[in-house]
Amino acid sequence: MGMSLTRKILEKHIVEGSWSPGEEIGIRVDQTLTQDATGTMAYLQFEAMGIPRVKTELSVSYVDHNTIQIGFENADDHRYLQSVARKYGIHFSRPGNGICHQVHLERFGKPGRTLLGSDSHTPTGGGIGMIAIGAGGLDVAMAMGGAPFYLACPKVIGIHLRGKLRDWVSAKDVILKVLELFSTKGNVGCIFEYHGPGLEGLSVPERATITNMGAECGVTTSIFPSDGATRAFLRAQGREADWTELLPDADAAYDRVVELDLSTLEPLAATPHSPGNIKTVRALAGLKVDQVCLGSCTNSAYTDLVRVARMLAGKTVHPGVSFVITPGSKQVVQTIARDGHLATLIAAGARMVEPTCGFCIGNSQSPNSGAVSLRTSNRNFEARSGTKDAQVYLVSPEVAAAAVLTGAVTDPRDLGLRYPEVQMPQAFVVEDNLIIRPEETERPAEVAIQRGPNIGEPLVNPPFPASLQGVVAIKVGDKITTDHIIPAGARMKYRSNIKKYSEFVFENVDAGFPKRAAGYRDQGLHNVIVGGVSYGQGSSREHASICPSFLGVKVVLAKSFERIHAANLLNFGIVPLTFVNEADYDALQADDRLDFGDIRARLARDNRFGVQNRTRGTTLEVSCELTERQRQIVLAGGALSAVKSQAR
Ligand code: MIC
Ligand code: SF4
Repeated sequence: MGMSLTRKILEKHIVEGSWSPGEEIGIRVDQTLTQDATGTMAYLQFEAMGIPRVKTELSVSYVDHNTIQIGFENADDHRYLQSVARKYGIHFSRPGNGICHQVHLERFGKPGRTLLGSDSHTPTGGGIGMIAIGAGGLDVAMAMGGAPFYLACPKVIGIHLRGKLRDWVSAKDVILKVLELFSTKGNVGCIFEYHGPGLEGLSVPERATITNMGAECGVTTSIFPSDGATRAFLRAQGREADWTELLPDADAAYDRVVELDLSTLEPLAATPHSPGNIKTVRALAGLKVDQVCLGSCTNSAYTDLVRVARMLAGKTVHPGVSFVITPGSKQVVQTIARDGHLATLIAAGARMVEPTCGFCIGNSQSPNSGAVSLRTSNRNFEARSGTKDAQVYLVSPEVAAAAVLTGAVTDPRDLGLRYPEVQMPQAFVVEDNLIIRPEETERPAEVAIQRGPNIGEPLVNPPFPASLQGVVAIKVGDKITTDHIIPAGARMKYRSNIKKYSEFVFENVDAGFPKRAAGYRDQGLHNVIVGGVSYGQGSSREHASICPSFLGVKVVLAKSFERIHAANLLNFGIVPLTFVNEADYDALQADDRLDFGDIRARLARDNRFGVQNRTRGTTLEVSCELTERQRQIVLAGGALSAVKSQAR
């Protein structure tokens, strides 16, 4: 049998281990990206490693998340990031240039390269045939320092596309269908590889919509081949020289193949509060809509905005609807302006905001109380919009525009409009004047790093304790996201200040948690978080691990974990344990005292061991599947502690 494209690219990058699904491999990272909300901490950690210049082929630092600038914190972070980029040889994409994933696809991504990004939607790069993976900031910092990135050698799931999308059905509906088929859990360690004759009709922006939101399934990444459509996109970017053809073998072996006939799809929506709760738009038709948001790092491309402009031309936004647009990049804004579509959107009443994460991360444009908000972004977790009781639905740009016109959920096929055919332009506006490239002649030692008062220190833990007396500081349910663990939105400006940010751990779940946990910690107890299935979904933010670690959490005991979060727990000295018998989850209660015995020795020795519940007089069995490398990291107190003790 031949090879999948995933395997071909990964095999070229493996520097430790070998191709054997499930086993740990270390890969060479060609490119990295960071964004400001995860980047400040990643660079504080990079600084702590004492490496003079980044060792990757290309590293880019984007500013796109924290751009609201109420107070000094965001702007201080931007200054810090700019000075770090200059010192260490990193490209700096200034605020206003656009959202990291869209800009990276446009200006830097290259087929066949590996990309590691401190953001869970880094897989967007799979739209042009990259192996693009999201990770915690510390893993990205280590990769910038030349270390391999470690992951479980993936199972490759082939998604075989045939047929052609019908009018009014778009790439968003493809990925919503994939979410319906695979759900948001149980896909850890897999990569989706799209192939088959249906590829032909899909342009790079459409492919990138699909790979971007594959993150919601919890896969390691998603990838499309690099073919004629990839070439056309790179040509329109003035980057045809970066194109190479990369295809899977005709008889490629996949661990599983799923067939998807594009011609059978219809407009879909993810309903509150999970990207996996899929319904047809027709089933929701008539629901009154208060807000429509177009854009974010998905569905914010030229073609998305132009199709909506065509639908709204000469009309006005429905009086019951607030309609906001966050284009993906400055390039998108300039190209829609060049072609006259920006004027159409403004005339119709769209509220244009700068190309940033904005509404998607809930630090602006929060909807009214109890609102129904239709968004083309990728996550609709409870409270993420900044309004706790808002009902957020994820839809295609076409469905979003239909609601802008009617004020209610409407299947665009029922509008009676002619379908607006939109082609990707032959040439985008290319003007990279907001990207500051590192100077080869720079003298790094002479570049001073600028720090404001909000910029603290990275967390470096002492070694993991020899024995552990735990207390269940909180018990949560299934599918707890990192947004539940540490909210973004208005709180995100404290990303560089661990002590302050820790005050908001579990804010929307149990606001008493930080005080309680700190209290137990100060009594010498070790905090334990008990979770259900798929703990740590969503964002890559390592603060969902750093802040609990700061509050004295040493163990998360859950039914299962998501990939990025599990790695982040280890990186900050928290042991992820799973229940051997899931029924033990039910028996555990908040405040139960748990005796883990000589846990250091046990972790070094066993994959499974018993834990005494001193409150209930019972024993429960837990499992810990760690590689030797992971065990050493967690026992050192985390990855930075391990690096520092190695250096000593
Ligand atoms: C998100 O979409 O949740 C974010 C905000 O982009 C995060 C990163 C972060 O929390 O800074 C992500 O996706 O990793
Ligand atoms: Fe930004 Fe939203 Fe994309 Fe995250 S998902 S990178 S917050 S636009």
